[in-house]
Amino acid sequence: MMGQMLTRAKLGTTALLLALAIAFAGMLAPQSALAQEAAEDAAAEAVAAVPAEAEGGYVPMAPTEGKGMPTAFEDDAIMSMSFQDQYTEDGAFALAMHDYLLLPIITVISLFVLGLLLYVVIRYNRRANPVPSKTTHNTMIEVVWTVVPVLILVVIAVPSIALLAAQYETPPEDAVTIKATGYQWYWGYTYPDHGEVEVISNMLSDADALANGEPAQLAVDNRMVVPAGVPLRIQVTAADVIHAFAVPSLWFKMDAVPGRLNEKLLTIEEPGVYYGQCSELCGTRHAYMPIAVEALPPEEFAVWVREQGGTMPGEEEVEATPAEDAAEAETAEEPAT
Ligand SMILES: [Cu+2]
Repeated sequence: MMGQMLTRAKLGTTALLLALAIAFAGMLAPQSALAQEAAEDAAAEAVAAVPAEAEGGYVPMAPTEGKGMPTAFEDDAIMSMSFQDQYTEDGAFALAMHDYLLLPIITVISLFVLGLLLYVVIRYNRRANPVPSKTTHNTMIEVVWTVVPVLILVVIAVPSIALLAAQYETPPEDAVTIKATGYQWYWGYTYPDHGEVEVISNMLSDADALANGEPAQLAVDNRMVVPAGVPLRIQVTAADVIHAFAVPSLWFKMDAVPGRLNEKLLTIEEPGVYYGQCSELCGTRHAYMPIAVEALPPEEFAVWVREQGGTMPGEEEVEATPAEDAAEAETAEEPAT
C-alpha cells in the first residue's frame, strides 16, 4: 500500500515537472506552425479593398462589411460563435488556437462526460444494479484520470504560454508611438512622433453613422489613424477614471488607468477600419465611447499627418527655422541697396 502511494506521488511529480519543462520550451520557441498557417490565411484574405485615394488629400476610408466589426447573428450564425476575423499575428494565432485546439477539446470532454453520466445513470441505477459493487480503489483508472488531464493541460499550455509571451513583446525602437487617452466619455489620440497632432474622437449619432455606411454606435467623428504594416507603440492612459482601450479584431485590450502609461506593441497587417469600444465600466456614457482605428498605407498616413498640421519624423519644420528666416530677410533687402 505504502509503495503504491509512493509510486503515485512520484508519478505526479514527474508529470508536473514534465508539464513545466514543456511549457517553458513553448515559451522560448518561436510561434508554432499553427500561427504561421493562420498568418498565411490572413495574408491570403488580404484584398486591396482600399478605395483609391483622391488627389492628394485624406478621405476617411469606407469600412468593409464584416471586417473589423461584429457581424449580424442572423447572417452568419456559425461564424458569430467565434471571434471576429483577426488582422494581427497574435490575433490570428489566438483565433486558430481557439478554433482548432480549445473548442475541439472542450467539445470532446463535454461529450465524454455526458456519455459517462448517461452510462452510469442507465447501467448502475438501483433497478438495473440492485447489488452494488464495494470496489473503492482501482490503481489503473486513478493513474489514467490523473495523467490524461495533465497531458491535456500540457498540450494547451504550450501554445497558450507562447501567445502570452508574444503579447508582451516590447515594441522596437523605431515603432510609431500613438497615445490613446480615455476621457469621460470619449477618446483622445496624440502622436508624439508627429508634432502637435491631437485627435478628439466622439461617437457619431446612429443616423450619421448609418448615413456614412458605418455601424451604429461604433462610428466616430475623428478616427485614430495609423499606418498599416508597421509596428505601433500604443500607449494607453486615462485622464479621469479607468477606461480600457479594446479592439477585438486587432486582438488588443489594455486598461487605461489615470497616472499610468500602459504600452503594447500592435502591428496591423492590412489597411482597414477596425472598431472597438471602451471595455471598463467608466460611468453613465461608458457604452457610448467607441473606438475606430483606421489603418492606412504609410504614404497615406503621412498625408493625413500633414493635413493635421503634424510632421513626419526627420522633417521637423525645415521650412521655418529662424536661421532661414534671417537669410530670407537679407536677400530681400539686397536689391534695395
Ligand atoms: Cu470608458
